[in-house]
Amino acid sequence: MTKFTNPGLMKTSRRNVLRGSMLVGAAAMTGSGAMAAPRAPKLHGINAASAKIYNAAGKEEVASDAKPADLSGYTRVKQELVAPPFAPVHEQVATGGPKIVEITMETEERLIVVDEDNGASIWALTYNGSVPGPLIVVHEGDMVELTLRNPMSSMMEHNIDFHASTGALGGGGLTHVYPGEECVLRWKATKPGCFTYHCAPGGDMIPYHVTHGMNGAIMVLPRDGLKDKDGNPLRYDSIAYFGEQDYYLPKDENGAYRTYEAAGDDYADSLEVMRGLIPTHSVFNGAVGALTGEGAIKAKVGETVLMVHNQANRDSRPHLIGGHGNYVWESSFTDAPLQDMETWFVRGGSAVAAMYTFEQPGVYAYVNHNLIEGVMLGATAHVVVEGQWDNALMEQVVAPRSFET
Ligand SMILES: [Cu+2]
Repeated sequence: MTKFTNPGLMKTSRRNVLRGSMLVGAAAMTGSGAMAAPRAPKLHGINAASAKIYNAAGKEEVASDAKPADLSGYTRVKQELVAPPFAPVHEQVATGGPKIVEITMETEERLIVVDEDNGASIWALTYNGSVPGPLIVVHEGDMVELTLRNPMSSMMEHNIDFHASTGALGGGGLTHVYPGEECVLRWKATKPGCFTYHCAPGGDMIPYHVTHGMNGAIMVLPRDGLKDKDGNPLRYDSIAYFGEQDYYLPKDENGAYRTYEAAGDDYADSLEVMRGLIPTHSVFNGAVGALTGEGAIKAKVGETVLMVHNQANRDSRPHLIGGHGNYVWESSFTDAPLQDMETWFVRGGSAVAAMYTFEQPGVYAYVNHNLIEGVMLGATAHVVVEGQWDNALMEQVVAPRSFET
């Protein structure tokens, strides 16, 4: 695939402009000079109308005469992001005043084996190398200060749209980074809840990047922590972060999954499958079985786990087989949680949190309870729980045996 470079911000032309060599810069831009002409991203030709939306917001913002933000009263902290299904170190109840939470994410385009059994693979587009991108945790009133880096080795431009943020298309308009570029975006977390973030470069590249893994979640906790409907505090012992990813992998004429040399090479084929709206895979944490076996989530009887589920593109209906959602925040943390749910709902383009305290040992399957997706497309994770069995809750009174008719 043609490498996407920023046509307006080429390093050569920028340097030349800074030196005052405007003509050389202009030549580079038009391709009439000795330097190779930067190529405009193809996406603009594919869907010109929607391709412009993210750029338009950015220009508007830059042209404004807005006052600088008052950052007095904030203290700065760094949050070290970790790979899913884990959560970064954080406080459930905020101590001290509001913070500017500094995080860094680097885009990485990498080949991922989606299903070892049949060789399905994808050149995934990722934040920090994982599908989903890392979970970010802050408190309401905090500022998120993201440094977004796109290394020179990338083929494509990337950006980020935070559903939890306000303005500039969720920051998408202010964060376009081409290979070799970085940017810093600061935004205030004003809405408590779990929210999706995702890449949205423009046009068909938006669903293309999202369905290639470029999405994740941020949890904005109330400053005084989670509460039940009566205002009593609710606390968790651990977080299990599930990113459900729908993939649309092209097949050849024999039905075998196609393989590609580099990120972006599958673009035309992928779009064709995407238009059918039926995913070939729907998986947790990037691949079939990523959270089963060795990758299963571990817990103990009596442990309270907060399950954070992100689906940036498609509706999902998670169910914990053998357990429940004791408290489920389908909308935001402003609303009282739903209680004692069997199956809950994740609207495509959102993230939800469900809290459960394990009462029995054993293997629990956390599935998309569209069971075709859960079983046949891959959306199954396991939680392996240690502890003492409670016969008062369940007992096998008679094991399976034959009987006389
Ligand atoms: Cu991207």
